[in-house]
Amino acid sequence: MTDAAPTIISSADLAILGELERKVLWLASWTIHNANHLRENLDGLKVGGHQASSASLATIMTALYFRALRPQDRVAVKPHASPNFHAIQYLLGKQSRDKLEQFRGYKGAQSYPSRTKDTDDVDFSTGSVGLGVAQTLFSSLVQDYVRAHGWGLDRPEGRMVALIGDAELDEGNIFEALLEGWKQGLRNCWWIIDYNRQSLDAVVREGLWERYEQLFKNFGWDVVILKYGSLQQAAFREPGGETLRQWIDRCPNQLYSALVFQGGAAWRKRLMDEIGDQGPVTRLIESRSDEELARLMNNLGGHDLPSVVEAFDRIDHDRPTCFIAYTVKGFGLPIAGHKDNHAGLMTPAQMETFRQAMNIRTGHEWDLFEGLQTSPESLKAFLGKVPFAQGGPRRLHAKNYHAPAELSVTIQSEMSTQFGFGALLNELAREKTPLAERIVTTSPDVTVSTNLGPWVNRRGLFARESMADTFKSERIPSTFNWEFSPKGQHIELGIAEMNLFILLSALGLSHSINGERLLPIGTLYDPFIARGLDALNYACYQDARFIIVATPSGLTLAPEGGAHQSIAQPLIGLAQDGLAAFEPAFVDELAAILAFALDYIQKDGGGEASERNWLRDETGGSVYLRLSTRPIEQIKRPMTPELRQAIVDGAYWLREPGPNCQVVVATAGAVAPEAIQAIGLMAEDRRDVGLLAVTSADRLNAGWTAALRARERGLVHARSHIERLFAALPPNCAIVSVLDGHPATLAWLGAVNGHRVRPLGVEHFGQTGSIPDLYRHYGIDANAIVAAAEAIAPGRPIRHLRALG
Ligand SMILES: Cc1ncc(C[n+]2csc(CCOP(=O)(O)OP(=O)(O)O)c2C)c(N)n1
Ligand SMILES: [Mg+2]
Repeated sequence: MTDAAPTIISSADLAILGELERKVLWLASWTIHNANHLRENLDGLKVGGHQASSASLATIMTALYFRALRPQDRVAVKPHASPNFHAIQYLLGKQSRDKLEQFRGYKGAQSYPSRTKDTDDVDFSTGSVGLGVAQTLFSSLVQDYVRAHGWGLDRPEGRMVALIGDAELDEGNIFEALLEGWKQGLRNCWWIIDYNRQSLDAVVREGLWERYEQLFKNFGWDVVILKYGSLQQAAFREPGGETLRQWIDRCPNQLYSALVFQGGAAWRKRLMDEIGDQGPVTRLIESRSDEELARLMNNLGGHDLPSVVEAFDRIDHDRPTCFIAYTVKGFGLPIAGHKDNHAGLMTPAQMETFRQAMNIRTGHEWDLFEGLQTSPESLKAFLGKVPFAQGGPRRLHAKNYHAPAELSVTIQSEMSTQFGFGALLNELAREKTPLAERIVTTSPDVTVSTNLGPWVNRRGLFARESMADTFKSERIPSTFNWEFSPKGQHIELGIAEMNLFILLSALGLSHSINGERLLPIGTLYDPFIARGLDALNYACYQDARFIIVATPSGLTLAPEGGAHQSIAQPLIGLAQDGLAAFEPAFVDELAAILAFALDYIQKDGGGEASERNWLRDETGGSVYLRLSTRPIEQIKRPMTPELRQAIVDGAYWLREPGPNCQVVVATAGAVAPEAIQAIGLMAEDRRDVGLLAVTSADRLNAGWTAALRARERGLVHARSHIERLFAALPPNCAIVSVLDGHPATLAWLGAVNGHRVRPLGVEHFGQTGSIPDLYRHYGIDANAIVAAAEAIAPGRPIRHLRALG
């Protein structure tokens, strides 16, 4: 990286930054005050958690946004510093007063910075602490991936910056990311820790900074500690200054916070009691008024503009850098330092005093330059030249790579969907197409066991530096080629599902962040989605685009036992916003779904729902494929456009129900053979039975609820895919649904037209055994399906001639 040599800030610029720092503090505090005390219709929902947290970062964010950041840099702002961010964007002309006035209100500026809901160019959403932090690390890796592939080289390299609350560092996912960053040769990443020694509830443990320092250094990071501000540094040079420094260093966090809250007189008393008899330090203390003494003691590194500016200016390398900045939570406000200040709000009376101190006239609270001493012309000129605001729109756009409707794959007579997935990717890897070039796969140490091996063999692993496969060079036979190079298309991760999802989140935003489209596919075992679920939700919330392939899944993993058998995951697929979930049974279904998915993750069109299925396919999203290792007999059939469409829409009749149909079996995923067998048995007695193959309970359900809403709005002809499929079913027909997962996934089918449903599935932890053992035990085998049908179907009992084993 070619960073300019550190520059010296002019005193004029420093003075303006000082003014802007006051302005950020004011605007952020006022925004929160306005939202909590002044705006009407709040239903009494006053919530703090922002005022003190924001104030803590006002200095650092001023130095960062108005000086250090460049247009190519990207930032994850600590959730509760959102008002600072919005205030800064307001000063830069990128945020409206109206949105600030509506902070936390309907369609107003968001409580926590949001890429999707805010309109002022949030780089990374934050909210669930820890995730935004890791997002910056993985975004740096993705930037390296993109550039190593020769893309986007006309744009300058950016830094990925996280502003982190110190308590946020308790989140384990940060350390998982740190380890992975070290393995992958992380660069261009700054983490700035707001070390105010306060969390939500109280004051944090002593001496954490030392552990952080060691930890970051161990992982190869540069560590910059911003502990004493310039006032303090000057005082330490006075006679007795060293004694004061030692006292500060020894002072427990709780006490320091309490004294900050109490102010000058309390500082004086405590200092005099503890070190006042130690010679020259007495003069140092006594020569200052209470106010000056408080200013000195509050002048920690993170609130000292010259120190912060210099620390940022000084970094002239691309190594990852951690700044530990000592700050005061609530700095500059009357609630500063109080351990309960997280949810604290300034009272109207406190706000009034603060307003006067800030020189703001009533009615001019939102005026940009109100209360500042520098002329508006100079401020405007300064703001007009802020480097961060010099680029064009921060959201970049990238070209799309169209996927053919038909992906090639050889379908064997017996095959599992997981095997089919490996074969499909193998075929894609074989082709030198622009689409295949943009695919990037990743997996948390389950690359081979999720069948990505053939793809990796052809496309190689990614690393910035090439690394040969020693087994290969030693001529030891091995099925897998484990060679790393900058051109590789697979990113191998350690076993941390959190990292998988945050990497997918970063890869899946590359079109917007790097202006270069990637088509990310991540694989993991289905049960371990739960381990990274919050990160998956986070990735979806910021509209990252990726495909997750979760395999193996369910009880079908029979001998592996209960620890590896997923139950709730189909419900996650149904409920997770921004994620279209599929659970195909057959490989030709999977091929159709994967082709759709590769297009769907690239869509960003308008929100009009299609009249066909009432899904908003044009807006796109991410995709979850729940696959299985169970080889099942494949159906030889032509893939017609109609069938392909129905598969993608979520279901089709594997056996069309007759006019007098009294039983329908709806099956999803690996239990298809049991459903087919049950239908065969029942068909001997009831000719009209129907078999519905459900490929996506999620999309069927979403289309149905959307059509219901459309009808409620007066669009009387709105019909969803499932409503059309069920249109001809007689009212007394019974539905037995079955899947290797929670039965509630398909139980809603009965609500579509008021049919009775017996939902079969798995409700309790699995165990080891064979597939027949377990399907029998949990009641998802053919017998159970027939028994369920018999129990709820109308008319006489269903007879079947062949006995089941
Ligand atoms: C995963 C998660 N758990 C809990 C919370 C609730 N929460 C919000 S901020 C916070 C801690 C705040 O402390 P710190 O990170 O030090 O920030 P500060 O307010 O001191 O600036 C907590 C527990 C959350 N947002 N996310
Ligand atoms: Mg804190």
